[in-house]
Amino acid sequence: MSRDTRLASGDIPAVVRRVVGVQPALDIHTHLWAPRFNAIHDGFLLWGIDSLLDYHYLHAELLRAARGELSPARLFAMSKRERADTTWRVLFRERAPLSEACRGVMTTLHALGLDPTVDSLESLRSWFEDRDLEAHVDHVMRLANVERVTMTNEVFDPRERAAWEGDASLGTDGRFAPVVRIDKLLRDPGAASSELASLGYTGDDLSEQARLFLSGWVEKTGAVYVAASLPPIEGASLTGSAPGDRVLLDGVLPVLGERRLPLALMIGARRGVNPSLRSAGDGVGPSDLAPLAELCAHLEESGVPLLTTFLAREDQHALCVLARKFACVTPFGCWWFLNTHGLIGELTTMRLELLGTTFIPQHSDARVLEQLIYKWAHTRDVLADVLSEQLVRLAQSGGQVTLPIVEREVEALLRGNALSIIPYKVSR
Ligand code: RAT
Ligand code: ZN
Repeated sequence: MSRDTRLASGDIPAVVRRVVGVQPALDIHTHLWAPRFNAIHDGFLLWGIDSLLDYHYLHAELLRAARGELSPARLFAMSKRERADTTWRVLFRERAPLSEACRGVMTTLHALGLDPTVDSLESLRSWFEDRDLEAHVDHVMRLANVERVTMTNEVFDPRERAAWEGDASLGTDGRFAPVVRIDKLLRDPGAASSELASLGYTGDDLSEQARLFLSGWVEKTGAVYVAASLPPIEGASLTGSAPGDRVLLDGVLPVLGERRLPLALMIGARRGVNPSLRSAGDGVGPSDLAPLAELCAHLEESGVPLLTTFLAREDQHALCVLARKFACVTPFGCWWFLNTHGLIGELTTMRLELLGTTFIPQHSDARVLEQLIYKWAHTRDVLADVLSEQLVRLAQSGGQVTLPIVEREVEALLRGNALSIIPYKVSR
């Protein structure tokens, strides 16, 4: 059978599953750092069993399952090791680890060849202790079939700035592309302005301070885009006249426009709904997308692509419609509470039906290295199903579905669309 033979409808699912499995992915948003950051401080790149279990997605689940036994204050007073042991006992041994985040730990350990049903974590700890970090990173990326990941470099964090100031080569590991993250600038402009002034960035206004600060840090890190996470947009303006609104237009866009770098906005996280849960205490809220449409008009004018993802399930349809109006908009990922088997299926189907393959279906948001394995395995599983269903429908409508066509579309989804927008500088 030649490669160009039309696939029969019944053969499409197996072919798509195989192609989705072997196509390397670009992971465009993680909280992983290149291993050389750990020479400065070993809290940058997290890895290993204790980190996998000491994850804020699991903290929330543990505090529910162990209510009565465990308060947030007690949980966070424990050592990391104790938290991991407690999480293992309560969520994995005393009940079936059915949630997405729990099943993720199982998938990860299983893929690493480890037994995910042990009672004590000691054998797993010794296995991880024997790994060489550099080689382990390669191994994990191979298992996840991820070609490269992007970091989240918080330039408003003094620890992160100190690291870059101490070692200018931190951005040269081709596996980990730098991304400058600027939440503080957009969420708390007053505090950002004072901080920038104290760092010596004085200017006529916040926008000028931001331009100086941002262009310096984009150059220093070699950032491939600039990102922020925003609360739900609730009738607020992103392009108005208040100083906090102008900073995006007058401070950030000029820096990106000059360098043809994308802006990434992750929208809809309500921070600190229950602050006692720390990172696990954030919630979600729906947005009004009208202000984003106004911003898009400016982005198109300045030639700045927008990568965007919304946290609220109810915003997903409006986002697809917005992307149909503004070609500069690329929806990406099934973010955080949406990164579950059922919701990945729902969102990806909606996006395929409204946008064809012109979106980036997933990012991992991994905070711990080995999470790459399950986040991508689970995504590939759903993506293969929903893409097959759509291709079978196409074949039934008389469309041509061949192996090269399947390969081309899967490559676009997992790699090509990101490559066409994000200007990776260091080659792999
Ligand atoms: O998914 C997460 O781990 C969240 O805590 C956040 O990191 C979110 O992805 C963000 O980048 O703000
Ligand atoms: Zn994130």
